[in-house]
Amino acid sequence: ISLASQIGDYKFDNLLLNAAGIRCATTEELDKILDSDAGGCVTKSATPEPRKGNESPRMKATSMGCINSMGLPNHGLDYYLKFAEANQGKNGKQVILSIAGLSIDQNIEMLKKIQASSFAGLTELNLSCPNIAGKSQVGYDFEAVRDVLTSAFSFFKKPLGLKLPPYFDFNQFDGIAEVLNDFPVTYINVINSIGNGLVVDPETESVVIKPKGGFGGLGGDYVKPTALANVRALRQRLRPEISIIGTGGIKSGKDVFEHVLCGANLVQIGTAFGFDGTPIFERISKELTAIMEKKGYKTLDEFRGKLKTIE
Ligand code: RRO
Repeated sequence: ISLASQIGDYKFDNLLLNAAGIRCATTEELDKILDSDAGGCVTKSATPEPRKGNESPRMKATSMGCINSMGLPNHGLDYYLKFAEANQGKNGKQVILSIAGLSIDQNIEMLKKIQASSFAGLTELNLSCPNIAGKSQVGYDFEAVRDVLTSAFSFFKKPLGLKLPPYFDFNQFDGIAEVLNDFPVTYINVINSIGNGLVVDPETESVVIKPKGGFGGLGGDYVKPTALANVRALRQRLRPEISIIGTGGIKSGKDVFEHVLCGANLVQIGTAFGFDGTPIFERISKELTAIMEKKGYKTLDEFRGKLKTIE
């Protein structure tokens, strides 16, 4: 039984990766992921310069997942680009380089630096950070997405993926797909956290994180059905050459199986990887393998996208 998969021309021996932002901000954390059973790693979304991020407390675990308003704390693009150049292909694994500029200009500046570098892997442009006060999520403004992709693809010739926010209406699925289908996007990754949720502690009668009055991005059990809907709806609308990474609510082999049924080529684990650390990749690989064995599947291709509907 093989858990191997592919995004564009890039092969992965295992479809499981970390989600950007979770235990991937330092080279020590990234090395641990590359030394685990994960098929590769994704770096914390980078800005052109290092950032401290929002004030703490800025992340809180709950019984159903977590809420975060980290505010893009990261070591700056140079740090992650250097790691990505040095480690691409290590242990046969890909390093995906995530970037999240605070403006179109910052994104273009970072893409120019990556274009000029020796990095030959996948770059993931994050258009969906919900936690910067005063900045809305680019992924919800389809004309802004078109503008950034028009600029980017005028010079960026390396493979590019996009991290998108969750969409909730069929108008949104149609609208974003119409834009993306006009560009040579290598993959999309859905979903980022569900933005601007609010967790309330009735005991203290208070919010649980400090930034933005307590509003923050939701991950974990809260988001799995929304993530599956986005994988499925976008698989039904995007050109077949555009691959899909499914992210959202994965904590077991069964959850991965569901994402692949909806059409995911790879999957990423955020909240649950935060809770469990790198042993999660071995555990979930075994769980998924056991499900495939029971069902008689030898490869992911045999059931990818084959979700049934009710006649
Ligand atoms: O750093 C964050 O606050 C953050 C980012 Br960039 C993101 O894309 N998604 C998220 O939940 N948090």
